Amino acid sequence: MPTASPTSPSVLSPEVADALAAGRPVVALESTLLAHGLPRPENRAAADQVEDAVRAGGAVPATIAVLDGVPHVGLTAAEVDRVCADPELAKLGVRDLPVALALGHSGATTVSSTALLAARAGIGVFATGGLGGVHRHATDTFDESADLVALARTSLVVVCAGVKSILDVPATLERLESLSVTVVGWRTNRFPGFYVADSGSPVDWSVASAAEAARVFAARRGLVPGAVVVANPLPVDEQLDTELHDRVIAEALAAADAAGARGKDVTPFVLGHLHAASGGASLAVNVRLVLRNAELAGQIAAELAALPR
Ligand code: PSU
Ligand code: MN
Repeated sequence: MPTASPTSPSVLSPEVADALAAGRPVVALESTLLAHGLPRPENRAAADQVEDAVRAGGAVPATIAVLDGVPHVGLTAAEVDRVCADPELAKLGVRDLPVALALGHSGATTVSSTALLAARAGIGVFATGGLGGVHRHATDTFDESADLVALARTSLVVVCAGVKSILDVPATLERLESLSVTVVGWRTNRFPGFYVADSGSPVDWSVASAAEAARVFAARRGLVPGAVVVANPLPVDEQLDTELHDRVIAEALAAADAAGARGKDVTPFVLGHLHAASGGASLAVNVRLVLRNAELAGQIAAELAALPR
């Protein structure tokens, strides 16, 4: 098994290492979504489905997590079991990686740290559910996800369904603009709202094909470091009922406030409350949008692999 190198601190699975060495398409997948964003035991089946969706799109999946101080890019079934089963697994953003690596801790990786480890391993495309962003009332709490600054300096394509609708979406779009993160809609000029097709905010640019998305990334890579966000909306007939959506999000945010959730616990708390309060409806929609993003990411990775480097 390939071990850590000066450019990548990670252990690559044999399948991922072979694909990268041969220039075949690879898509990175995050593990915080599994460990902290989806409930147990449903997260375990979702982990396999997301990997299958990447394959259906035409690429090799590389789920990323830190196990006993070692970043792993591409997990065995037993390693996915571990990520999905351990209720104590840490949530690791970029700032947490040095501690985990130096002291031998295990943890799930967020968008920020998955993007970093993926790019270091030479992976150009990453699929997730929704980005972290600016939380509502951030002017009081200063709660803005480290995902945003990470994407400003990490070169890869991130396919997502917008940012989680528990956030302040317009403020998050402003920050993405300030940070010069490239944002394109997938066949839409409306920025998606995660559980719902339209967040209420527009997006300036759209791409019509996976080949166009790959070309936008190739152009950015040749120009300046940083991410290209491809925002992929759910079809309207698959979105969460909007009345239910608005009601359960308000409840979940109030519950997080009442429970005094802070820092990295806010997002998992709110998502967990949402899944319970919606009777599982938000969970089904959440899994569905991740699968759609994974398949599209596979297609974009295939187009990217076909471009000259
Ligand atoms: N999107 C989802 N579910 C999740 C997350 C994103 O559909 O669980 C996770 C991602 O790992 C993202 C993190 O990076 O939430 C953001 O957490 P915070 O708001 O604490 O930065
Ligand atoms: Mn936060």
